[in-house]
Amino acid sequence: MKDHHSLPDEDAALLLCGSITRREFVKRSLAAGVGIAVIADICAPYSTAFANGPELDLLERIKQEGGELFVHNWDDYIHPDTIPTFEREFGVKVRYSTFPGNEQLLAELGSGEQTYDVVFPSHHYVPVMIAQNLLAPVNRDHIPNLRKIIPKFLNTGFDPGNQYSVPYCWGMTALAYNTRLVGKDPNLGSWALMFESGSKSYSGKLGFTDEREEVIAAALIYLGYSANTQNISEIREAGKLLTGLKPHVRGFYTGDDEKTAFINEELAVGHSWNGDIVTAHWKNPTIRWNLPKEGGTGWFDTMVIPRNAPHKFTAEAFINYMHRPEVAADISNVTGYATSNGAAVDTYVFRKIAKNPAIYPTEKELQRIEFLGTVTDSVRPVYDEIWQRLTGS
Ligand code: N2P
Repeated sequence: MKDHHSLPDEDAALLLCGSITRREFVKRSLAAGVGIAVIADICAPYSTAFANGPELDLLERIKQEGGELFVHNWDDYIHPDTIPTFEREFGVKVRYSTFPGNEQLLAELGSGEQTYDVVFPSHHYVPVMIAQNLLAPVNRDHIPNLRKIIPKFLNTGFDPGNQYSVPYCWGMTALAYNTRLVGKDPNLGSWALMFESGSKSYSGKLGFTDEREEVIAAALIYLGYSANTQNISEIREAGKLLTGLKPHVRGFYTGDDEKTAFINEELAVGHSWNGDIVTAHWKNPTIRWNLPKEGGTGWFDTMVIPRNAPHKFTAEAFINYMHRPEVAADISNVTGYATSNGAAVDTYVFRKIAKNPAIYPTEKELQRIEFLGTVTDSVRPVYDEIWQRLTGS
């Protein structure tokens, strides 16, 4: 079994996400006193780490189902070996594609134009998809690794009893900035960096995600309101703040475009997902993540099976595989997002990653994070109106 604890953690993560070459990794590891046997282990295809492969009747059922799987995930949200290893072990050809955000995913599933077997909506979109009859129930007997998941992510109000969804990674949405461009701005550590300094000092260099409720939540939190307030005048006030800032905003970025804009130093301040900024920092150390004193939002993404999925059994085998602790840990190690798999965090996630509060926030920081709720019917028209004003969509 790999002893990830003795590895030069951050370098290993850089290697795995392709930021440094194997040669550079070996050089750095030897300099750090890591033995050649350990280096060979991490450089080897990690399928060798699994002593117990899938059972024969499972493989047979997968074959009968067609030996194919359509997986549709967010950008930069998986380890490069995860899919090839699954394909090899389970004899499946995976057709892998990505989507840029929750709204787009919802629209795609609703249109029924494409068929997918496993997709990854955030927790607060699961009730919407269930209500629109877009999801197939999951057979939990086919997913024994459910028991490895941290209990607080299971059986939530978003999907009682996990009838439709299995938690994946989780994270926070808050502030990112470029240290070179913001210097010693007095508003560092607060959303005021965006909402006060933004228009004065960083006009044209402000970025937001393209997630409607996340953007409105950032303004609500800065104003001292709950991210999930049902008070229409509070939501309107947040909308006004955002509309006032809009002329200074460079973009509302979908997928990993904001991360790229940060790496290229096109942005000074951003409303961003933590993992994207952690991995941007690995590529350009001037990029920093911050959970402001006012707080930020939290979410956990899930794996669900669309109602019209052609390979439901294979989808369940895949979801179970994704929760092998080794697989879940490798995903966390390269994406900069926290896994919901407790066994992975305890055993295989690199210590430097597990102890990085930008990925796994401390208990104290967690108190400043408010998990997003599903937008209710009573406030949706106001959300839509604000979003229309901000993005024209
Ligand atoms: C990784 C995906 C971010 C997930 N780029 C946001 N829910």
